[in-house]
Amino acid sequence: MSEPNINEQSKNESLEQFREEPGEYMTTNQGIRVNNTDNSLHAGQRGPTLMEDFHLREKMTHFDRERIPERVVHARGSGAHGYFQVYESLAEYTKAKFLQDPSVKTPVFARFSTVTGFRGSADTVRDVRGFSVKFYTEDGNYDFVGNNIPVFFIQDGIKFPDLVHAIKPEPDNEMPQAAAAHDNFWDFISLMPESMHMIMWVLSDRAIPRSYRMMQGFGVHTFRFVNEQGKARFVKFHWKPLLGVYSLVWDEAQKIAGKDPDFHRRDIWEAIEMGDFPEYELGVQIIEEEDEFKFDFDILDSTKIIPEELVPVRPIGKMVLNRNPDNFFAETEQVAFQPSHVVSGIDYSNDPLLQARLLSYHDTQIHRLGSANFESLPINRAVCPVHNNDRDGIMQMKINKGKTNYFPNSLGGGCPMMSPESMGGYAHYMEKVEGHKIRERSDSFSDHFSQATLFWNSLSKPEKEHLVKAAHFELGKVETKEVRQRMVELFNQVDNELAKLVAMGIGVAAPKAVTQNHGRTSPALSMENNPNQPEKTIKGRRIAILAADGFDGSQLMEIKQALKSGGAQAEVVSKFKGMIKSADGKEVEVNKTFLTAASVMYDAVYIPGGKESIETLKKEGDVVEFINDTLKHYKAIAATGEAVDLLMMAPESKAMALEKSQSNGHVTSDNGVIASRNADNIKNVAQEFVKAIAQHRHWTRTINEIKPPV
Ligand code: HDE
Repeated sequence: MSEPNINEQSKNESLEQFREEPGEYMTTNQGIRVNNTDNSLHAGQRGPTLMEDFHLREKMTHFDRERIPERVVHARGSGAHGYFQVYESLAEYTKAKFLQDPSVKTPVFARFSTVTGFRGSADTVRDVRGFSVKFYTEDGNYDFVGNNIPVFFIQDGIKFPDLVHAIKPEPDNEMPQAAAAHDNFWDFISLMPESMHMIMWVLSDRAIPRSYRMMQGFGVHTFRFVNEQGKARFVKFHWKPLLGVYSLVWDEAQKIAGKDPDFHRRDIWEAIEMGDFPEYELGVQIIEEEDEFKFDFDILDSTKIIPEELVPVRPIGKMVLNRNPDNFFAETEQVAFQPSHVVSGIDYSNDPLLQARLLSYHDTQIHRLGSANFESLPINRAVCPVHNNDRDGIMQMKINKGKTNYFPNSLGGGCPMMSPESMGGYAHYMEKVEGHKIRERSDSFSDHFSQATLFWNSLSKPEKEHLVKAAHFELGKVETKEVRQRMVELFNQVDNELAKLVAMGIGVAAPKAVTQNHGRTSPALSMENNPNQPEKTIKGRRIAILAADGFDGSQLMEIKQALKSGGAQAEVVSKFKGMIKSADGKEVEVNKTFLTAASVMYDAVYIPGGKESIETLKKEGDVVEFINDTLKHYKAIAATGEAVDLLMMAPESKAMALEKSQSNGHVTSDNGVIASRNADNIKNVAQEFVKAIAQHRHWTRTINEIKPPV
């Protein structure tokens, strides 16, 4: 048997046979050339349409069936092709072939998603994000189906339909869309203390990522690695984006949902089109079988993490996403991920949440894609040979040759035959299992709060501030007071101060009992304090340059150049599309207008000087709002020359007393505002601006601390 030779292009090549060019002449689906697709065939000029119009019938009936059921969760998503490459052989831990040879690039297809919203909902809602990767390996397809949050709401999969019913729009009026902020969800959560750890993550900034390129991915469950000698170890999977992990702020996320509901989809699509390929490092936490019980939680409980301080994450390889799909429906919509798709060397654990998923995904694909033959859809096909005796069914796409479709057979030469383990046959790990059949939760799953407290303790001050405000928003939309009160009691079991802060904003009593906080932290849980964040750069960031005719050309070009060489993308925003002219007569193209762009679509803003340009911009109300939002959302902003006056017009500048702090004509402070009135050292301004953008957000700017009542 010859070994398949898998390389980065293997999946691309397998898709090629299915690609369709638009073609020169229109035909029916039978290949008959069409001579008129604008008028149906009818009897006489004004008469009824004739049933014999096969073109109308075909066109219409096909159209009537264009939609398939959307995913019951994770309906809205974006996909991309790429490859995965292991850094060095992991033979010591696993026999999975794609984890052996650092010279092999295994093709992958990744899909990122929100969970709750419908297919047409906005990208930037507060929600968990799905992080799925299909690896087309020489051993068959391996699917990683994870989230950007390392824990989950529930411990046993049998609660999943209840959870999803509670969070989705309410059944009587189908409101609200893509939001957890409603009575049903919080009613359910207030009765499910096991969800408190996950709730802390969902209320944190993790639930509003800046970009799919800037969020982590977690396998959530404990899985198993099995090596060639049959030795098994437990493993947890982590993806880390090389651009770092960053979030939006809530006000910004809500505004983006209106200005550009496709914000995340567009961001990753455009990055790939520009050759700015998203990269993620895969890491593993490995736990020896004999250490299974050494933690003060159960490693089979998906509401728990294994803190990185206890078991470090070892980087094992890198994924690069470098090609957008040709067709959204054929690829991103029809791709079918399943946690049960494992390859030799990777196995499951007995996590009861994972065990339920092993059934659900296969079932849902058959329903969603309409047939058990969904595995033959181009995007789902393995790149290694697939042979078995599964036959027929709706939309069978293969023409199976031969006389036998059963096993064992002698008439077909015994084929397709079995592969012993030594030849790659998948053998489930021989774990010894015995016990009574019981419908019970293990006692080892009963601590619901310690890790929620660990998460709270590990956040930076601004992160805590955001979490409390998120709780005020979410629970502020809950009408039933008893539900709000029950939530405060649950928060109290996480941390007393947190419970008091939450209670303040939602009109219920602070808890009477004072709970003890264990005081432990895990810095890796914070996006800000994480010691393992990659170096901060401006790579992949978007910056708006606000200008009109008469702008200072040399200032604009200098800043634009500095941004470009740091890997960021600058866009000129002005009143109208077309060209604008600098004071010395140079033309620059306008990329967006004040109608088609807004501050929330950018990471930072620069305003060059130029008397005429600034006078024009001062008359545009949208410009002041642009600047104000940039300041309000803690983003870097630079203004040079006359633009400093414009900057000072924003109410936020006044609130920050910027005028005072820049009396010497040049302000650079740790609050990310660079205002240089004389602008004679524009290179210096550029440098400081780049540094300020790389900081992502400047939380020191205006923290409205919420203090608990004394
Ligand atoms: Fe899913 N989940 N899930 N889930 N899930 C689906 O499968 C389910 C869970 C996750 O991009 C569905 O193809 C159950 C955890 C992602 O196509 C469905 C349980 C995690 C995606 C389903 C869970 C996930 C899904 C809906 C509890 C993180 C999108 C459509 C036992 C580790 C995959 C589909 C894509 C999708 C069931 C819990 C991640 C219904 C029963 C935990 C990323 O099968």
